[in-house]
Amino acid sequence: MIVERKSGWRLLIIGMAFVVCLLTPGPANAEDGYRLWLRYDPLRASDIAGYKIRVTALVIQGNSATLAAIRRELSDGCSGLLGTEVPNAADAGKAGSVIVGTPESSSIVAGLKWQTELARLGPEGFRIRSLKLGNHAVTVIASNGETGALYGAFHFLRLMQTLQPIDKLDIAQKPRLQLRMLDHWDNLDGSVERGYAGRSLWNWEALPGTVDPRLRDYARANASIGINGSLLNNVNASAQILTPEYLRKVAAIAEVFRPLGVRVFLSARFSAPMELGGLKTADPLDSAVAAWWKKKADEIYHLIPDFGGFVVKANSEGQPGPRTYNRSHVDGANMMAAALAPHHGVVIWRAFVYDMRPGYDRAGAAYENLQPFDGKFAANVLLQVKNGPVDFQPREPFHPLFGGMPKTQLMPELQITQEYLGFSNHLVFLASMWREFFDSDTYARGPGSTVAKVVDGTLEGQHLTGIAGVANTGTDRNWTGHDFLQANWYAFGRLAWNPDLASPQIAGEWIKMTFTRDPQTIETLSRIMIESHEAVVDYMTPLGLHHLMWGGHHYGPAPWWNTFERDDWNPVYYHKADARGLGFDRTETGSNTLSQYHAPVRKEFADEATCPEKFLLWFHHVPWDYRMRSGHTLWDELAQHYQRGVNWTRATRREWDALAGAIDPERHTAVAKKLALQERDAVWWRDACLTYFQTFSQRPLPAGVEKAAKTLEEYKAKSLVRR
Ligand code: GCV
Repeated sequence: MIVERKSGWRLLIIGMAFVVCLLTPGPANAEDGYRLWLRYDPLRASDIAGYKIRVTALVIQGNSATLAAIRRELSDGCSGLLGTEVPNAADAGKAGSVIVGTPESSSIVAGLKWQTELARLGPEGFRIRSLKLGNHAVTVIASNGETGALYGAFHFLRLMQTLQPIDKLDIAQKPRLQLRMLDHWDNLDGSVERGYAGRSLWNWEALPGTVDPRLRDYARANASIGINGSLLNNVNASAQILTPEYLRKVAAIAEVFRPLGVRVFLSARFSAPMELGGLKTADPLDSAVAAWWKKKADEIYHLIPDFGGFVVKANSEGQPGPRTYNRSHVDGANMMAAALAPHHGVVIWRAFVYDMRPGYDRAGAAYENLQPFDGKFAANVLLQVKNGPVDFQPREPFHPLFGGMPKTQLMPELQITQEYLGFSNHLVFLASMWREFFDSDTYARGPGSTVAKVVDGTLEGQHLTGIAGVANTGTDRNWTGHDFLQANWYAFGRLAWNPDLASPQIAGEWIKMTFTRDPQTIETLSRIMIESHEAVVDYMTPLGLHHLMWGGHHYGPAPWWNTFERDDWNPVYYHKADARGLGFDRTETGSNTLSQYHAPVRKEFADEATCPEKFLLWFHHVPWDYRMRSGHTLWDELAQHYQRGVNWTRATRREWDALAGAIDPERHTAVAKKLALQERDAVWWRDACLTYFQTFSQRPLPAGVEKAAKTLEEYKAKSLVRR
């Protein structure tokens, strides 16, 4: 009997589990992070009430692939969020109709006579309004372009995902920047340079015959945040991507991206005319070379009519370029631009150029190389400049080229993948770092000449604008390796759309869409995210230190490193620790690359007393006993920063553990594991750096800073073997 009773219970439990499974939306592995922020699970009944009467039918006239994508997204999104199917309808004969389209695709939109307003917003902008059609309260999402209508649809869904009211909408938006690109440093063998989330998303072997369905989801995610371009291959480019065989593969990808408004770009190897065309030279002033690029451009546009253009890394880190032939960057860029111009394509020329000279300062190299060419680049060339003057360090001052080339269209390059920020192991919300960058005042045209204004073209009246982010995506199921790092992909897109968005707003949106709508949990997660960048700077490179990582893989600390053949690849070149003090003197008494900034910035940074302490050791070599604004000595303050970073990782782990019931178990466990690695690494950074710098400072650790567990020799040995 007892046995029978037990099995009866068992059956009941299995039966109940089955019912729960049937009622649970989404696939069984719903919490594996695959759905990113596009999770359309039902909202709570209390939240839905106001939405249901406003969303009773979808009216999307027309038949293009983009309109089909809008229909599918809104249908999945609205039905999912409201927990009931929202049908498609042919006309707006019902209260609660959501009408989407352009004046061309939709007779209803055309009838509203919004042409002037829609023309002002452009083909990617959109208008969303609550209004009455006849007697019915409806919502209209309209744009002059179908991509704009798609962006409007995603915006509408985001309003519900983030629990915003939708009954009195009057929204008009357009992107502030024109090119909003993800740059993939993906190699043709499937590996990803500086990728920490699996392999490349593009399966070149299977293409063009088989296109992974995942690519549609990738493009969808991009479209949801307004990203409209994707550079498919590494800027350390192989010429092979330009062969007919590979161009057909690229065309197959472009086909999938097109309905979602994402255009493809390719990195072009400057020497391709030699490697593929058999020419003896790649000299940009050679007519056969120019003719080769022209023919190549024609071939590409024949296959991919909306091809975006070329990204070129030239004469940088061993890549070929015009300087190989004693020609200038302008000669190279403009020659390629001429080939693309008839097709309305662009050349994105990278400013990451830093040929080493004895005694030079790498932080000043790009400016020295490119600034003299201001005003000389063709109208379809953008100069792509990293946010800081060295290389995506945890914190850098803004690059002096921003504000330094008023007659050139500058396009910032941000790094979403965390080459120098703990790979996909460390939780760092990069929106805070990017905010600091956009808000930096260049003083190019007096106070208020922020980087955001340089970049969006308003400061100097640029016509072509853009931004690129080096992607952190890969074949990992959750796309980015760490569930929280999806937030950086999201934040990049949102800031590319509007570089003035505040980081807490972006964090809040993302958390609600991705993790939870519980106000208290949102508050905790948002605070953790906002604090995270400063914390990572604290335990890696506080007070303006930079480039302390070990050379090749860039993971973990090795401030002692001095054996790379190039001085400027060695950490000792950057921190310049000695018995007197620490830091790189970039003032008049040192490299004087501070002179590349406009006078007010220069003046502020040049004086130790006014230089923001977060940049102190970037611009100054400071004595160990220098009094910081807190009253502590430099040495003590440095040590306290390192400790503070470690403390943050510990506190964050405790807070995360306490959220066990508030976050789904799969992602809670996955993130907890990553946070444990982050604490381990923070301790490693603190101990390795302080133990090493102490050999110069010869001072004891201040109270509250923990002693290292190992000797300097042991830390040195560790950096040799770790990945
Ligand atoms: C794609 C740094 C990285 C390289 C990268 C280079 C660049 O040096 O370590 O991996 O190469 O920047 O941006 O070109």
